[in-house]
Amino acid sequence: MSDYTPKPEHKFTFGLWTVGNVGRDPFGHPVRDPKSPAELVHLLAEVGAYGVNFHDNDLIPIDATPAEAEAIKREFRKALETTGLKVPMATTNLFSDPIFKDGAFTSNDPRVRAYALQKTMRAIDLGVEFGAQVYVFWGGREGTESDATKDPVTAIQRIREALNFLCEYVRDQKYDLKFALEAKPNEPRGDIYFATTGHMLAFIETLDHPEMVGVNPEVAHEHMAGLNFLHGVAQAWEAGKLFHIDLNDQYAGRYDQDFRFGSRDIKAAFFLVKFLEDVGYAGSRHFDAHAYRTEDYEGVKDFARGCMRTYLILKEKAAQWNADPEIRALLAEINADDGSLAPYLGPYTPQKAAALRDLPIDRQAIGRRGLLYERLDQLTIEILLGIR
Ligand code: DIG
Ligand code: MN
Ligand code: MN
Repeated sequence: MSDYTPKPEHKFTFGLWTVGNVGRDPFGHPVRDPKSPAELVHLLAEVGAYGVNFHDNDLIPIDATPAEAEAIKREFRKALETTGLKVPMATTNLFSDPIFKDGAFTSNDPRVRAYALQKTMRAIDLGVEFGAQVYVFWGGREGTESDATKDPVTAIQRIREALNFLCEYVRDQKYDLKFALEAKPNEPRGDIYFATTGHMLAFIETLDHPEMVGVNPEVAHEHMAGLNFLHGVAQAWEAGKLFHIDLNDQYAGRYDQDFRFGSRDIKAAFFLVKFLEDVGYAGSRHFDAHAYRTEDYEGVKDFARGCMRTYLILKEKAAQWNADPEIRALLAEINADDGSLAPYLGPYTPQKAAALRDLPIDRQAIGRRGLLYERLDQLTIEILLGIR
């Protein structure tokens, strides 16, 4: 029997807001009593997590007095020391308080934009204080219900100005911190700017310090946009910009469900885990998800354990897939290359172009070739179904 026990080297993390989710939804009141940050750290330690992340106000309520804030931080730090949990990532809540009802960095009100910068600088200080080295920006309210309200170019320029300012703040403070931008196409706004990871990757290159900024793709968010999550993650990785990742699951065409990892599209989850393990992704495996509203806190622990167990089971199946002799033979045949075309491919030269123009290629014979993909995918399914 394999061991699917989570260990620190797996780098499984959860936000305080995930296991601390009290089950409120647009149509229902909370179903679970709130737990303190310290209690949530102990819950995560009990299920075997490596780390815990937070928004500023997950840890310190927005109206806490300085004395209350210090007491909360003391308790939280004590829980971290007792359990050994780390804080790899932090972020700012720029979406709950009414002041952000029309966005934070993109608000038409300069007072809101100023407050968002102030709040984020303080939240960055708080995250660094607890050891965070990745800082996530999810612009949940940076969007519109009507495009009569804001020029999208102005919105883009305001976000760029804010991120440039905050990159300079981090450099000024000499923090060892990098930014990870998280995309989502909609909810809570009708439409959110920079809707997908691809939008974020393009935007990062327009910043003053693009080397400080990467992405934090989330499964549910790319699925909401009808996209292949692995492809977005692979593009981020290939660009050296996969600074963090939010793992969960999602039925297409629905609100942001933030389901337990692997609970909906197990095949997509398999190929994602295979990719992360194959390329040696060294970052957090962060589960930005929450338990069904039907659950009590024992159910919340089941949810957290399930996220990690499914990841480890899929990690084992990825190794099995890589080692499967029939799959290896199929891949060798599919990717057969006798090297005879190497002189015609790769970087351009005028000689290569001339030779390529005259190269005889039997288009019809090649078009008739069967590619063995049905057999390859069926073997994949049979590994996932556990019969290989
Ligand atoms: C939602 O998917 C967002 C917020 O929970 C948070 O800002 C970010 C951190 O993972 N994900
Ligand atoms: Mn989400
Ligand atoms: Mn997220």
